[in-house]
Amino acid sequence: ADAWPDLLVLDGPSRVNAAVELLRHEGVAIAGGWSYEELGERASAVAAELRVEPGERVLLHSPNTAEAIAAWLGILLAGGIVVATMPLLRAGEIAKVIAKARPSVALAPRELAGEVVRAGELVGVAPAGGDVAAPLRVLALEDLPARGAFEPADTAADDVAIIAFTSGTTGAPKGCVHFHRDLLASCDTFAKRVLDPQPSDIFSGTPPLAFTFGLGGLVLFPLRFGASTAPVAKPGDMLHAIGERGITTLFTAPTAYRSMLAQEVPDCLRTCVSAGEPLPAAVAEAWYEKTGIRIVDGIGSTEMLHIFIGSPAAESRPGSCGRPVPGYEARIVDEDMRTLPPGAVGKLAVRGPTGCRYLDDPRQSAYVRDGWNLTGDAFSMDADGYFWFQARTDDMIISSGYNISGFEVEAALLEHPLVTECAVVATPDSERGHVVKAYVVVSEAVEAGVLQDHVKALIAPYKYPRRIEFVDALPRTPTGKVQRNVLRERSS
Ligand code: 3SK
Repeated sequence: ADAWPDLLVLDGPSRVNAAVELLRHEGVAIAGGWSYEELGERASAVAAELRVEPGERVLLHSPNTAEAIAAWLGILLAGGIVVATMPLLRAGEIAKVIAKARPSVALAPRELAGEVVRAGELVGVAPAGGDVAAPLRVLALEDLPARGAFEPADTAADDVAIIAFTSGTTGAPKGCVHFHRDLLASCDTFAKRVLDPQPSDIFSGTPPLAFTFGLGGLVLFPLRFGASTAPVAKPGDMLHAIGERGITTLFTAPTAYRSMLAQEVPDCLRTCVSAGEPLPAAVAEAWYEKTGIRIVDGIGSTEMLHIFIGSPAAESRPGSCGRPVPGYEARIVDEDMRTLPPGAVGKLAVRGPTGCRYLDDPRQSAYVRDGWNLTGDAFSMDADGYFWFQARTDDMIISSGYNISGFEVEAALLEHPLVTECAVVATPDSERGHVVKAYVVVSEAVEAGVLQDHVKALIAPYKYPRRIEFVDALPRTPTGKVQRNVLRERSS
């Protein structure tokens, strides 16, 4: 405990409401917009309007906006649990989250409210033999009052504050549960020890608030340290916003850093954080050449809330994601959880103050062993304690920082009447790291574009197969299982 005596999680109060802690500053909270006092009033108005009992779950489906941040804080002030979904998700995907998390009310901007209503209706009829859910109450963010007063719920430090969903290899979203104290612990570990934020900093980034990488960068870290946040609803507007808002601290994926290399980057940036997929050493070097900034490359997870391996910029080594963040431990293990020596490639195991707990899974599934979270990544650690990514150990496809379940894309393709069989794998791509490639067997000729549009209409558009190869048959094992490893090799 002496190594990080000011960590709330180790020596903190037993009762704490994270939103109260995040709102207890003065000055500008939303860059170019609201003060901390105004943000607090907005959040209180949301809390009052929600009319939820502590422990009730509230779905938040919104792009990154100031209103969404106020709503997120308001849910916590009310003692509710935030269940955030990515704004690009369609009704069928939101319905899976609703079916698991069972929120009693939902918040969304007007333009997305219809999708949430449809999702609620799907859940009302979908579960075979299950309860027919009451219609989901959906409130439009624009209709919430701008000012209000609310006595914050007196929550315990280990009351649940958020359920963050990650998609598993089967396409079924897994809910990761985080307490009020976890939210603050993530600030006091990664943000404080690695980024050292100042009140004059202005944070922003492209990942949605529903992805905990974005939640940290846009809400938790700036507000914990009295800095400002500049939410940008459309990731494509980010570069322009950097100059316009004077952003100093940027959270985005390697693909975005790579694409900004070809453009004029405003010189207000001081700290750049990359996560979501491994940052190629060449991009890290080129960014340094261009801006003089060493990118903080980190690996985190929804299970652990945020980044648990990542070193301060001055200690970075291009190609490595650095050393474990103070407060976390990481090791490379074999199948039997034995620690492997430096240089050996094995499974990454991590533990720390922020995770990992799965919703409705007291056994903690296969991802937690002996208190260690197995992240599904293969890594090696060098003699200096720096960690080097090698590969994913599961079947997830990481494209432009998005985790995409191949299984889910296959399911969408198979809904097309002309698709008889298909298998989806990751294929390397110079721009996006990897893209989704589908091998498809069809009953009669169809344009690849038709199948791509079909997938985009069913699931979030970023998941669609950017490459499609038509084949006569899929390679299978003698027992009939599709050999994705054969396809992966063929497409690499
Ligand atoms: O993918 C990551 O590295 C990550 C980082 C921070 C928070 C969440 C995630 C999944």
